[in-house]
This record gives sequence, C-alpha cells and structure tokens, in this order.
Amino acid sequence: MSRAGGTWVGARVPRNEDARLLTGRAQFVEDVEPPGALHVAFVRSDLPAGRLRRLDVESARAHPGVHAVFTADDLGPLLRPGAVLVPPPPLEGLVFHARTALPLVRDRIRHQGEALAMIVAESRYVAEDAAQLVEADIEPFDPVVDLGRALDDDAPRIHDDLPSNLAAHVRQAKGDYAAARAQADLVLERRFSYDRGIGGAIENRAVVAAWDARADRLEVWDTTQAPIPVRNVVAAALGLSESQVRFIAPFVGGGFGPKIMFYPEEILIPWASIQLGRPVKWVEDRYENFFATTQERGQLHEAEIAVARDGRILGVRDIFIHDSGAYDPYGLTIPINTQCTLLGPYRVPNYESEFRVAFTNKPIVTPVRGAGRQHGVFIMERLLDLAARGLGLDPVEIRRRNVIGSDEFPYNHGIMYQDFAPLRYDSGSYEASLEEAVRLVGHETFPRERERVQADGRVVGVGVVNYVEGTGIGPYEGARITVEPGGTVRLATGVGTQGQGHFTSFAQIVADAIGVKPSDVRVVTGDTSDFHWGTGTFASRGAVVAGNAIHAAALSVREKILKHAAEALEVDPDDLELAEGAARVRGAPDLSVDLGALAVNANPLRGAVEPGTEPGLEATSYFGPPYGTTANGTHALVVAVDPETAMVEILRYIVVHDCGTVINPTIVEGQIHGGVAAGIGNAFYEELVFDEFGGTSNASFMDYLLPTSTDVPPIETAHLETPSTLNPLGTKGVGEGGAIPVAAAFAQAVEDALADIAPGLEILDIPCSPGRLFELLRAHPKWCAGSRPASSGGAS
Ligand code: MCN
Repeated sequence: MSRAGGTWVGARVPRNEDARLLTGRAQFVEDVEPPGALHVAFVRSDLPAGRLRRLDVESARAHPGVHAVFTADDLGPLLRPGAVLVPPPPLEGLVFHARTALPLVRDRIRHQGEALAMIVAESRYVAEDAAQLVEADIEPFDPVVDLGRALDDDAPRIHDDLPSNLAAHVRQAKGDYAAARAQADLVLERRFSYDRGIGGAIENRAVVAAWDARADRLEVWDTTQAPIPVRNVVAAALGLSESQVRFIAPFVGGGFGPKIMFYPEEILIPWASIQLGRPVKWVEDRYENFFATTQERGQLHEAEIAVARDGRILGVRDIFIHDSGAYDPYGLTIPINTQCTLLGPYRVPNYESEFRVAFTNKPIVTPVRGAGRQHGVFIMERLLDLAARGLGLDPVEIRRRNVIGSDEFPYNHGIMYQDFAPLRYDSGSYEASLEEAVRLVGHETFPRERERVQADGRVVGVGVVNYVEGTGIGPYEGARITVEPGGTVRLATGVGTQGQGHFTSFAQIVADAIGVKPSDVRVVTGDTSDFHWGTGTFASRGAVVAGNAIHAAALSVREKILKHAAEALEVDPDDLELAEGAARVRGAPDLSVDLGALAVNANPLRGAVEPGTEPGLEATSYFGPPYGTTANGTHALVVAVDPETAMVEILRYIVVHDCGTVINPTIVEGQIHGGVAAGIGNAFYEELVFDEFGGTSNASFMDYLLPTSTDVPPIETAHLETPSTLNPLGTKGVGEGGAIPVAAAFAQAVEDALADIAPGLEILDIPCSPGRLFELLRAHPKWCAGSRPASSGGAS
C-alpha cells in the first residue's frame, strides 16, 4: 500500500477517542480504585541540599488509620540507585559520570522534593495528616543553585565521590572553526541563557498497584510514557517474572516528556502492595509535581558566528553548560539534541561545539517537549539575526543564502546524534518551507502593513525562523493486528498514548491496508498484557516507528485475508479487492466474503490446518529505522508590543511544516497548536524561580504562568509533504515541532517591533517575560517611558 493508494491515510478523520474523552468516560489512573485500596503520601524534603541526621516516624506509625510508614531502612535490596535509562553515545573524549537517586533518601539530600518516607494509610487524608507527624532532622548544606557557578572549583560538591559537579563533557566538531573565523568578514559573539521550566501536564503522575497473592500476579496502572520498559524494571527489581507483572498506561492527561522517566514511586507503590497484601494508590499533587517530576531547560551558552560579507555562514562555535539537576538518569539526550539541532537547515562548514553538564541542587532534568532542541534553534537563529543586522541584510535573506537545497539530500553533518548515528538529514523542504512562510506572513509587504497596524500606539514586528528536528528514532516498536470473528479489527502496540490521537491515526493505517473504516479498528496502546515489546512514546516517534510497524503488520494480515478469500471465492488473489470490511471480486462486488467470516475460517475447530499455516487473521511486525528521520519547518509571526508595559500580543502565528506523509492533517494541526502553545509559554511566561536557599518560590499555577487560551492566537498551518526515505509510509514526527522554534521567532519579531524605539536591543535570554523585556527597554539608552511609534506621533 502506498500513500497515493490510501483512502484513509491523509484524510481528516475525526478522532476515535474523542467520544470517550469528551463525555468523561475515558479511564485515567486516578479513576482506578481497587476495593480495599490504601493510599500513599510522601514526606519530602523542603531543603534542596543537606544531610538527613535523623528521621522519626514513630508518631506517624502510631497515627490511627496508618498501615505502614516506610523509610530507606525498610527497603532492603530495593535501596539501590536507579538505572541510567539512556547511556551516552560512544563519543571520542567523552566524560560521563552517571549518578542516580535512591528510591528514598538514606542520608544525603540533593534536591527539594526528594522523598524521605512513604506513609500508607486508609485514605489520602490520613496519610497526609500522618506525614505532618514525621520529624526530620536535616543538616542544611549550601545549595548549588546558580548554573554559572556550579562548576567553579569552590562550588559545594553535590556528589562527594566526584572531584567537582561536572557530570559530563562532550566536544564535537567538524571542519576548522578557527581558520573559518580568521577569514570571516564579521564575527559576532554573545552569551545566551535559556532557563528552566516544567512539563506542565494537567494530569500529575499516578500509580496504582494491586498484588494478587492467589494469582501470583501484580497489576499496575501508571501514567507512564514507557509502560513496557517500566514493567521490565519493576519485575526485575521485585524478583518477579515479567509475565507476572502487567502494566497498564490508560488514558494519560498529557505526558510532554517527563513521564518517560522511571521514578522511585513506580517501584515503591507495587512493592508496598506486595508488602501489605492490599492495593496501594498514589496520585501526585501539583505541589509535589514541581519537585518530584523531572523538568527541562537551564542552559548557558557562549556562542559565536563567523560570516562572509554576503551572509554565508563560515562557521559557528558554541560552548555551553547544561543543568542536569541533582542526578543524570537520562544521560546526554538533551544537550546532544541542543548541539545537533543548532545546525538547523543550514550549511555550516565549520562547527565547534562543546558542552559541560553540571549537577546542581535542583530537580532532575529530563526531556520535555522539544528536549533541548529549542535551545539549539534559539542560538542559531539569534546568531543569524545578529549577523543579518551586522551586515545590513534582511533576516529572511540571510537564511535564504544558507539553507540546504533540495538537491543536497541526504545531507550528512558529520557529527553524532543522540540516537548514536551520524547526524544525517534524509530529506527535507527547507527552501520551500521558508518561502511559503514568507509568503503567508506577507513579509515583503510588511513594512507598509506595519504603518497601518501601529495606529493603536503599539509597535509591531515580524519574525521568520527555521528548524530541523530529529524525529522517529529507533530502536524499534511493534504491533499485532487481529481480525476478529465479528469483523472487528484489533490493533495492539507497545507505545503508550498521552493525547496524541494514536487511536485514530494508527487505525487509519490499518484501515487502508485491509479495507475497513478507522472506526472499526480497536486500538490498544500501553497495556503490557496486550503487547509487551517496545520502548515508549518520546522523540516524536509514534507515527514513524509504531506507524511503520503497524503498516507492516497490516500488510501481512492483508496477505492472509487475500489467501483465505481467494480459497473461499475460488478466484485468484489478484482479482480481489478489500473494501467495506469484505474481500470482493473486482468488477463483481456481489461475489464477496466478510472479513469476520474469513477470520472464522482461519481458526477452524475441526479438520486439518496446513503445515506452516498460522491460525487466524493475525500478524505481528516490528519496525526499527536505521536512524532518525528529520522533519523541518518555518514559523512566522507578527507581534504587537506595548512600549509602556512591554506586553506582547501575538497578532498572527504561521507554521509551515513538513513531517513527510501526513497521516491525519487534523491531528497534526492539533499537535502543532499544542506545541506552539507550549513554545509561547517557554518563550514568554514560564520560569521556575529559585530563592537564595535553593527552594522554588513559584511552585503553583498561581505563580508559575502557563499560557492560557487568551495568550495563544489562532495558528495558521500549511503542510508540506516530503516523504522520509527511511520508512515505507514516508512519515516523520510532528509532536514536538510546534514547540521548538517559538522562542527564536518571538525574539526576532519583538526586536523588529522595537527597532525604531529601541534600536539594537537584543533578546538573548529566554524566557523573555514582560518583566524582563521591560527591564531591557528601561536599560536601553534611547528608550523612555511613553515611547510611541512614529506613526502615532509620539516617538521618543
Ligand atoms: N502524525 C500524523 N502524521 C505524521 C506524523 C504524526 O498524522 N506525519 C500523528 C501521529 O500519528 C500521532 C501524532 O500525530 O497521532 C503525533 O505523532 P508523533 O509526532 O509521531 O509523536 P508521538 O506519537 O511519538 O508522540 C510523542 C510526542 C512527544 S515526544 C511529546 S513530548 C508530546 C507530543 O507528542 N507530548 C504530548 N504531543 C503530545 N500531545 C498531547 N496531547 N499530549 C502530550 O503529552
């Protein structure tokens, strides 16, 4: 089956899952309440750094309704550091110190929110009351909060066995940057920062475990993005066979990255259920989520670009520090994403990139939507803007002069990507994407438009930036497709789903191959009893990796259907077509047989099945790409800035993107809208504020500003489709792309808006909140309060 031949792939099919979600019938972990369940509250450290001298849990243990209080001393063999989930790639000269957390603190506290004790009680209320009775005597240490000083010789050490807070050091280079710099007509150097944020899923994490001693089986409901790997780790840690442990990730109210992590609670809750012989439930609260769930961002860059007079990039150099928080269980995924994504759709003949990962006394950093890619895009796009300004070129023109042409694929950048493969772009539409965005935003006529829009006293500006995103990385995913006797089609795959629309887009792939409607395909994701091989939902890989496994399984089932139908109808398989849930003879649709009837035939109760024939209309397939496929796009926006308050309103937001073959344009647009909303939060609003003692001072949605619907404008989307050359469906990922270039686009547009009233103002730090922008304006020599654009007659 090819894209062109499909009815459903590419169609705007309404989401199969929406009826359940919108009528409140979808099951989330919070909804799971096994009879007799006990409830957990954790006692967590308020201090980010210190030594636990004494923990007195006796009053809590004696509290009525408390069934158990567990501390590190009670854990026995479970008390060992968690796994390093992603090892670093084999890079030359690599330094990497893996440090992971114990499930409960034994002595050393390294970040706020580390769990000291677990209270299990009749209800959450009782557990919370008992948690108040725990007395923790903690010797406070000086916390390492400032990333810029974390690697100083005199910085307090977070892991005593290491000589410094250095977690890793990586250098990758190509060409000869120093030589390129020497020949350049213009070299620009800047310091950039990109601060921390949270994932911000509406559903916090939750785990419910029920040990059934009679059946000798453990069932666990978990909000994880990786149910199969988590099942495997938990089974091994508890000394159980994987077949005894079932993990179910039902509907999950947003993952956005942090739920790919393996957390202590995922082992502690099942373990407690076994210890107590009762189901045990824990649902994270919002305050805990700010500390106990992983975060992202936090990088400081010193970057420079060397360009020729005509705007050609001769080379880029970027030295940065990445904040890993107190531990580094997720290896180097984020900083390597930054390092590689910086190169974008551009020819960069000479590149030198070096990063150090620092431990700090802050919550752990793991991927959040974009996973460090936005940092790389921000640095590169900002450097290009500065270079354009320095050369007197239009920002669009400098990009035009550097983008990789459509005849240059596959394009090898000569450095290594996070999937351990060389950074190669399989295909893309960089020129076309840029031009389409320029056209849609009206870039050429914008100066005239600016005069008109500025009439209300605000200043307006436009931004246009590009990105390339590594998506769809391996190692593999699988799928099993079964046609049932009633004609229903069942699809089981290992990736979990957190709102991405898999119940529909995956069904569309099956529907095309075997001639049914997507609504006839019952999709099961994230239940290890249905499918137990796979890795998880991350790196925008569902459509590529699971999608192509589904495609392969569907083609195998199609072959089986055709074979059985040809026998039943006594025709050649080539004379058959599959449509409307039946196999029918081409040109003679009355000669047909239902898929359900064929499924019954394929599973006989008597007679003899031919040797080598598998029963049923079922197939299982796997797909593993050789390396990640690269999606690309261009974002353009128009902003209006109030020069007095520094408030920015986004007037238009345009996304031109290319994720190869689009399975479902409506779902893809939804993914882009969500991504852009996240990006707007990152660019403008969201910032974790750490006080002098290392505590987070805005750990609530009252103080940590997520963008709301009034902050997110309508988003105009244009789809380009350059099929990937790395998979049969030609798909590339899209789940993160919307979030990646927003900060860069935002910065360019805001600077453009302010060009007359604060010429030369540079936005180098993200988030660029209204407060920060106001400070920038106030510090600008030409700005004075009440500056107005010339057209409103009040320019300063
Ligand atoms: N799709 C498509 N055609 C394509 C590519 C994708 O129709 N060419 C569809 C897919 O079939 C799927 C959706 O778009 O229904 C996203 O696909 P993909 O880009 O493959 O991403 P994943 O399925 O791997 O989802 C993970 C990705 C990531 S890494 C984060 S973070 C993220 C995201 O998806 N978290 C999300 N989108 C999210 N959306 C919601 N609602 N909630 C989250 O937590």
